Amino acid sequence: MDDRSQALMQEARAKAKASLPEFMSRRTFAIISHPDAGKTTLTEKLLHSSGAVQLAGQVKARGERRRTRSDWMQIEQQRGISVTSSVMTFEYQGLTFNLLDTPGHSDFSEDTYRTLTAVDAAIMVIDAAKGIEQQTLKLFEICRLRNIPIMTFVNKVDREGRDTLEILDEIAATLALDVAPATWPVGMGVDFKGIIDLADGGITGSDGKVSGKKLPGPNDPARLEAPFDSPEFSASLEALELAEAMLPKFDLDAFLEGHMTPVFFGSALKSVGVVDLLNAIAKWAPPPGKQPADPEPIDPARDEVTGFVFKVQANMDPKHRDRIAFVRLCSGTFKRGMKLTNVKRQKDITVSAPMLFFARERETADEAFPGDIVGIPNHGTLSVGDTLTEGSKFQVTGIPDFAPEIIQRVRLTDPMKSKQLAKALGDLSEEGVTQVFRPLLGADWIVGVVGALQLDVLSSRVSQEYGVPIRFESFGCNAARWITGPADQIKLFTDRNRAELAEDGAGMLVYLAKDMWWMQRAEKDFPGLKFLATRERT
Ligand SMILES: Nc1nc2c(ncn2[C@@H]2O[C@H](COP(=O)(O)OP(=O)(O)OP(=O)(O)O)[C@@H](O)[C@H]2O)c(=O)[nH]1
Ligand SMILES: [Mg+2]
Repeated sequence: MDDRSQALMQEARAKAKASLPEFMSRRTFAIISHPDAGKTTLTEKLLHSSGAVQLAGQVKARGERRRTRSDWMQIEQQRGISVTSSVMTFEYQGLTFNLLDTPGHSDFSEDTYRTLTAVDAAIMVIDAAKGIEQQTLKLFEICRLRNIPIMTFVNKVDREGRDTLEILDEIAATLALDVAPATWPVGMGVDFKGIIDLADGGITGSDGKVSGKKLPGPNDPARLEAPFDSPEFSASLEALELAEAMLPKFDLDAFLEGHMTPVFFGSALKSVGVVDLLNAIAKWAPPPGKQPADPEPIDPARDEVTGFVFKVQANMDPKHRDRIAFVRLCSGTFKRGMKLTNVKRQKDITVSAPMLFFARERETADEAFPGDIVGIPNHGTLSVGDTLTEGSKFQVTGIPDFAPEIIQRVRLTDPMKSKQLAKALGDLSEEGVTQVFRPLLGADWIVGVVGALQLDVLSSRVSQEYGVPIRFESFGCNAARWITGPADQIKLFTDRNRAELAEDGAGMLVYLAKDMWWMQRAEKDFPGLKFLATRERT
């Protein structure tokens, strides 16, 4: 898009906005993929391209550039991976973008799943050399369950990648999704020459700069006189013509219904193709929709303020030992100082210091709208899954806990610190970094995690943030299930298995079995009980 049409578009948006409810200008989306595909890099480049880095620039001037990175935890910076999702709010083309960068590693997928409950769209990043990887597939399935529309960004075209048509084919076949390329790469790896915008033929060079040249239309003889003076161009054009003949045209409704994904190619690292993606989000990503809830979905146009907690993060600011609940607003106009009810606990809270985020930086939010993510500082009154309203009884649904697969006993190196340990484990379990169990017998602290890396994060954070060095040892159990059922059966089961029973943070009974064989045996012996692998946070 040239400057003039961009200005016209902005003007049109401003006019439209004046007559539309505020939430219609919100675009709330997550970036998902297999580890290392480039989510965090792309997040930073999207911010850059939107102009939001003026903020980063200021921070840089203060010599604290790292604080605006979405990977801000010490363990994230040391290992170069994301271990927790991060929220960034910024303006672009008269719209407010709420962008959530998620961790790719499967050990942190619970955090990613919960984040997906709070967004209206997702960007799926694919490594051009690797195609659809296992974790991408898993996350995609979650998006499909929730009918979240997806845009695809094929990243790292500056490196030797797979053939363009082959990648498109793989996305379509593996995900059973229609693909509609929106941009097209010319060459890959050392031969990468640039990107063609298929909407208007505009060409971006491999340096990320708009070249000013255009690819002439299919019937124009000038099309073959390459705007690129390179042998890669004719091969790329041939593939493009095949794609145009074979693939459907982009269809907004099909995209919004989750049947079609527009595909962008580029290099987040070299800032190529990122603006095309940003413009497409502005143009196509949906405004906030209805939030699944009991007794009925919450309409964003409702007057009453409602929202739900999808994430809790302790100690984002180590100086202040804070604990922040991340709330996605579902309806109404939220105002600072408002009194809201935590429906589950039937407790009122006055939200006097709500905040908006830019990674770890924050500012006070005086007002916020559906689609926005506000942080509410609290001391344990808000946990993941809680719904906030002005009085009605909505309960947002679909926010699960997953049964842990690794169960360990926590050992203190310094026995004097048991009180701090209790605090640390309490905080971090509410955050969802771990699940904590108290056995019915004995005074041990038992933790459960879905993946081994979570244990590293747990011990690093307990020692960093609470000054309590810990180690883990085997508890002899490798399977956990929540138990529900009639009281007499629960009592019978408890009498027989007391040594292997524990309560979780919410007081629910959990059976910690030696292994799945014992678990299945218990299920057979007690057909009246339910042994649950997930538990809804209600
Ligand atoms: N060559 C090349 N490297 C890239 C590109 N984008 C990202 N990388 C590199 O790939 C590595 C992983 O990038 P990240 O952005 O941290 O990946 P991520 O998807 O956020 O990783 P997790 O959050 O840990 O799942 C880093 O070394 C990046 O510099 C790209 O376009 N080209
Ligand atoms: Mg990352």
